[in-house]
Amino acid sequence: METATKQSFDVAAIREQFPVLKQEVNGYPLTYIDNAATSQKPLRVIEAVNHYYTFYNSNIHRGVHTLAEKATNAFEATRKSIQQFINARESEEVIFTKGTSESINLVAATYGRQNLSAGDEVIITGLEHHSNIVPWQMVCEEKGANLKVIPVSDKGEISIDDFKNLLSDKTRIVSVAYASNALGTVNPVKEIIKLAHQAEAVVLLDAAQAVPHLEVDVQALDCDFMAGSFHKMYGPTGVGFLYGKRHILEEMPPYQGGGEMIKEVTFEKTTYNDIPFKFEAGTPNIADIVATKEAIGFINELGRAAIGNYENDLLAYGTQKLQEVDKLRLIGTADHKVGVLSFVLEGMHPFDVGMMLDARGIAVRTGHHCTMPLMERFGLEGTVRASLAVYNTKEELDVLIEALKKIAGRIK
Ligand code: C6P
Repeated sequence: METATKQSFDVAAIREQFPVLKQEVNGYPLTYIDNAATSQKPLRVIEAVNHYYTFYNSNIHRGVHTLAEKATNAFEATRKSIQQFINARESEEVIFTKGTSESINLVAATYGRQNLSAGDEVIITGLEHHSNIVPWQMVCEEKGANLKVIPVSDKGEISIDDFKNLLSDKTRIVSVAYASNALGTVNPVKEIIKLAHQAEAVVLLDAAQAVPHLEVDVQALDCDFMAGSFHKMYGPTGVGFLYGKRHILEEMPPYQGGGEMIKEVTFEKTTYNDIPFKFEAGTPNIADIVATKEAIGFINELGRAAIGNYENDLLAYGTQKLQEVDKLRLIGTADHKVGVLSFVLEGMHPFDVGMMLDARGIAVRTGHHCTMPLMERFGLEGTVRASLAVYNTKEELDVLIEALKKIAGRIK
């Protein structure tokens, strides 16, 4: 029986807010379960973009005219809402970026370059998205530092003991996924942060797959950096955030040079602006950052605890029902997961499964999910991944499972 919390919102009413869900694809009602790639957007987000361009499009932090002030206020209001959403101490600790990838690249290129020397070590996990591997490889190569990787178990988990074995006085940076995009595993980040701090290393959390689903509190976690993408949390594409502790951000050199990030420029010398502007060179994606406030409002109104409960319930249902499908092997069976169901059908390429599901109006992601080393760990080229959001239903999972049963039935 479902608890009151699990039913504390009306999914049909939620779905009503997402125009894209109302269509048919290939003659079937759309079953959109590719939310780890990007979530759909509620009407209030779409309308906020429209409203911005229709009524007050202006550049920010520059003009004295009325529209410029309105745009600046709306932009900064989103910063405030992100600060509250992740419970940062101050809104200046929130930097707007293009998304998780840019946020991690920013830290690698600034903090990493400034603090890594030959022989130093950066620790990541074997679960990481390429965005949390490649920037560290680049800076390690440049500085002669070494990248260490916490191994992944058959269940798709990492162990604290393995982490302790890698941690040493050479460790400068620990950069780990809060939740894995390919398997859904939620990592024991609180413990990782505590241990890393004892070794005097800083910790970056790639929270791309955590912020849409979990209650995230940067002060309680005590992470030094956190990266996220708004398009995975019902907001627009191409915008995201980097959280950093004030004292660390202040010590870091700027990322890119240009307008907005300066206090004063002469041909001899430039003095840099205060945080967060020091890291926000050039005109940002104002419209989409303004509209992100509506995405945060959408999540807050539902409540993250209620969203988490609902999605956990869906995950448990899907995990159990997938077992009914012949030849299906679930990849990633961690004890603590967000709503990701990654699997393979023995004898069929994930891409072919994805194409057949699409013919039935079902949108999933297939392939390596930008986690090639993780796929290699499991000896796979890729998986089929169904990833859940708050508007998904058990009926949609039934549609997936019925379609998979038919596909599996065709495998010789
Ligand atoms: N994962 C997926 O289908 P960007 O592209 O910068 O918004 O996010 C990159 C990124 C970083 N870390 C994790 C854990 C992620 O899941 C992603 C994006 C998508 O799984 C697209 S590859």
